[in-house]
Amino acid sequence: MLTVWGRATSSNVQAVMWTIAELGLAHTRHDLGLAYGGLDTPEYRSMNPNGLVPTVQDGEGPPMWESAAIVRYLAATYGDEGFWPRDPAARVQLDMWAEWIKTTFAPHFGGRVFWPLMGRPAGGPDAFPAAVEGLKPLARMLSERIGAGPYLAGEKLSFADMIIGAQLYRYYTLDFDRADTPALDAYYARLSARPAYRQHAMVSYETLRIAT
Ligand SMILES: N[C@@H](CCC(=O)N[C@@H](CS)C(=O)NCC(=O)O)C(=O)O
Repeated sequence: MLTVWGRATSSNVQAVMWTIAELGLAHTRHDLGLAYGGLDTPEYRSMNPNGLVPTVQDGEGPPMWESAAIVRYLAATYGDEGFWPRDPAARVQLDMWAEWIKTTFAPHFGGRVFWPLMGRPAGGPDAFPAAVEGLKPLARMLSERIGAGPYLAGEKLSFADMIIGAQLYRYYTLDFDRADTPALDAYYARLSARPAYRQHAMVSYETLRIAT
């Protein structure tokens, strides 16, 4: 049994929950973070000294944090060869995109586009238009890599889709000027047709909006 600590409105929790659902793993989840609080207690900090969500425990095992590391753990432990290629040379071709999403796309999109649209500006008046323009080549790059797909690895859904796809509900449902990326659009449409994605990644972010 997996135990997950973290609110369903966190995109990092969503990546983990979507993975758990795709793999069909038994779990319980406790709401923590933002309005729920609970991140500063000694008990939580002893599991996750970073004081963020998600945190996951597999049975009586040691607590895990950092969502992408957790997704990789779940994929390596419970995924089949398609979900987690055992050959490092095959896996790195997916993992480099998962890492790029976490270190390049997500900080740009989250910090400079998503949160400003939620009422938390980042920088001066030119910052938002510049961020929107700067996101376009990143989206085009991802779209070209996805190509005909249907998934990042081709026919099989993999751990890397969990890390990439968790960004896309927000990306496609917010009101801003997106790049023309037909392959990425089609990929998002395919993800949106998956029940596990709909349940865990297509979660309203309206409670995150800061009244201005
Ligand atoms: N790199 C970390 C980032 C974790 C993170 O920033 N979590 C956010 C939610 S997405 C958080 O805990 N925010 C504080 C809160 O929810 O109260 C991961 O991928 O797990």
